[in-house]
Amino acid sequence: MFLIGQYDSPFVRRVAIALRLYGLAFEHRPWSTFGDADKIAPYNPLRRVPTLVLDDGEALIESTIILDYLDELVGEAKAMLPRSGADRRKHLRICALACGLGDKAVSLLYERVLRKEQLALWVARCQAQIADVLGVLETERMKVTMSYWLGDRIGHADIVVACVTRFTREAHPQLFDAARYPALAAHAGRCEALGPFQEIVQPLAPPKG
Ligand SMILES: N[C@@H](CCC(=O)N[C@@H](CS)C(=O)NCC(=O)O)C(=O)O
Repeated sequence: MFLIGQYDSPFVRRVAIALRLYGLAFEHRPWSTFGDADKIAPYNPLRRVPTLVLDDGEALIESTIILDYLDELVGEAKAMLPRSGADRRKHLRICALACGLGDKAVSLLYERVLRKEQLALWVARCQAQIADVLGVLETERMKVTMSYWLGDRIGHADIVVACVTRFTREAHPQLFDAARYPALAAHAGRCEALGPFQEIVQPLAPPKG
């Protein structure tokens, strides 16, 4: 199977890190969503990444759906998500908040890079959403006394929170003050020190504008 997308995307990165942690072999096609849109389109008409193309040609889209497939592939015992019940819902909520934060951070970046004149209403909305989600994730992370949300083993929530934190800090440094979000900063630091995070990384090119 091959994974399409560059590792400066927090969504591509969360999938690649999960593949590595699961010990699943994959090839990487670091195609750019804009520069290589024509290459991506046959696999994903949305021209978005991550897209995971399986050996039989089936193309999976959306990081959460791709991870759902990988969890099924490795089986319940290895899956980095509680199987059912309140724990599963709690873990998925953290994932959804982090993914939403990633969406907003990406939107805000596109607004800055793609538009000649940024729309103030949209910028203010994205900034407020980013700040509020960071605040909620900080509070949630402070409640976790163990190394990870699942205790001593890493889960999808840990991975996506770390990937999105890194992206937000790189894309919008003014929106992430580590002193304001110490639990998140410590969490991200702990994850980034792990082998797969160090191997699967692509710093975001310096923002324009
Ligand atoms: N909800 C999607 C978000 C993926 C996403 O936003 N990918 C960005 C790159 S970071 C992308 O493909 N952007 C191009 C576009 O949306 O047209 C997921 O979880 O996979």
